[in-house]
Amino acid sequence: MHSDTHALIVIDVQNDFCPGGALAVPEGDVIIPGINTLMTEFQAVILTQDWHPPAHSSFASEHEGTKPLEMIEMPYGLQVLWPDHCVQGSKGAEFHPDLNTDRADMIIRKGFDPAIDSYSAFFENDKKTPTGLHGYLQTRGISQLTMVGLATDFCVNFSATDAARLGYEVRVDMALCRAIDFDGSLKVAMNGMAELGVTLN
Ligand code: VGL
Ligand code: ZN
Repeated sequence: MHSDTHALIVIDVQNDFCPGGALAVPEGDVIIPGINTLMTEFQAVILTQDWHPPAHSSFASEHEGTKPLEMIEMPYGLQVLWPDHCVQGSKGAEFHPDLNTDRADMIIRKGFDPAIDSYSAFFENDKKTPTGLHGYLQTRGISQLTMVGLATDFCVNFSATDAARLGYEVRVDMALCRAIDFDGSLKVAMNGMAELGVTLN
């Protein structure tokens, strides 16, 4: 059992990121039994849930003449456009039915502002609007984080690097993550995490 200062953060294990979903990550569902087992080793378990309003600005469908995986300039910087996914209240936004959500102390929803995407569990993509997770972890005295989930190169990466910058000791359990990996995004993400001192194993 890990100490009570060490939390497991399970990122976006939702139907839309699993095979058959709107933004399916290859093998996204394969990691679920291992995540359920890992939960039993932690005294603090936090889940994140990508949670977009129907006309979210990260959806290619909101920008005429664009397709998913194209990039656009937003007021807060470059943004990848996605297929409509994880729409609030939809089946796709639900946690995968095999994920053991009973062990979660806290579920943090992100990406609910129509104008800003939020990959990270800590800050929206403007890099400054907090989700509230940092305050929650601080008030519980948590300083070490193990992260697992989807997708390695987007939400896991942004969460891990933000956490490292905030001063947490961060480990990403790569065997319990899966990546979207387009245009070399996985390699870039792994280098970025390693550079900030995130343990990848
Ligand atoms: C994610 C793209 C868009 C993720 C969420 O969970 O990695 N990726 N929304
Ligand atoms: Zn999203």
